[in-house]
Amino acid sequence: MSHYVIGDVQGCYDELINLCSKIKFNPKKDKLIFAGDLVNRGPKSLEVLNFCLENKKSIKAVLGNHDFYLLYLIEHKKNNRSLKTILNANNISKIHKWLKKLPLLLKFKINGHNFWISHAGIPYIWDFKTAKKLSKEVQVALKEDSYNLLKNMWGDTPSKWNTKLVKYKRNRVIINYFTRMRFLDNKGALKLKKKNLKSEKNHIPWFEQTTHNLKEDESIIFGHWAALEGKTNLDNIIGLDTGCVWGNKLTAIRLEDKKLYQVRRK
Ligand SMILES: [Mn+2]
Repeated sequence: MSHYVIGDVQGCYDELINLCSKIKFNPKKDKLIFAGDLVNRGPKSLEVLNFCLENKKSIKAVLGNHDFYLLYLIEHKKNNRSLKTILNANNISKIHKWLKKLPLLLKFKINGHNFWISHAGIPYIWDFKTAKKLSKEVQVALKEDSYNLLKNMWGDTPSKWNTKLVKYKRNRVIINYFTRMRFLDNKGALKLKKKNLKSEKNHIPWFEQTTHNLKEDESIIFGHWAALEGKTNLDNIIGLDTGCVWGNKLTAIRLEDKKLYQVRRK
């Protein structure tokens, strides 16, 4: 039995199937863990979700920003060209139900080592206990009041976490850290406007600060940031978004031995 974490698929179904055959995925024995952004922009988002539903028992996933967007479209009955086939699918209610229950953060303990997985990462201002609690808060809100949560989650403010935040502002900033974060300033505020890698004053890639929080038996795995091409230059923080949807590669890591597997975009 092996655990594989897979980076942003974004509708690249053919590449997902190639990757599964490369790792010899056996749904009876192995686990696939998706680092979020299963859908959007790529050609076969519906096929990716159907694959997840068909193999539900051997699949775990965290929500990415594009998955949240799909949830919003479903619940608010909006349309979108790239996600149209999902929105019109016969099994949309099954898809909706499955997606809505996904967490923002997962942990797997493999051979005594703790792997934490979220779509964009974990900011250094949260220890794991806090991150777990805040992920849970959003999951509960998605369960109890998803319509309003999804309506009010959009926007870049507040830019910084504060324990006193309540309701939608609180959920919005939690979701932004877990699913959209790239750069933080030295106070831990999100710098969501910046997307390129050129160095700029007080814009620090989140992992450069978080790495100092990690103990020897802890690692973080994330997706979301294709421009990094998987390179954080750190041993304990592993980026898996290698830009498959942009014509590059889809990447998986086997947690048992940290071996990487990649397939090229067709
Ligand atoms: Mn993303």
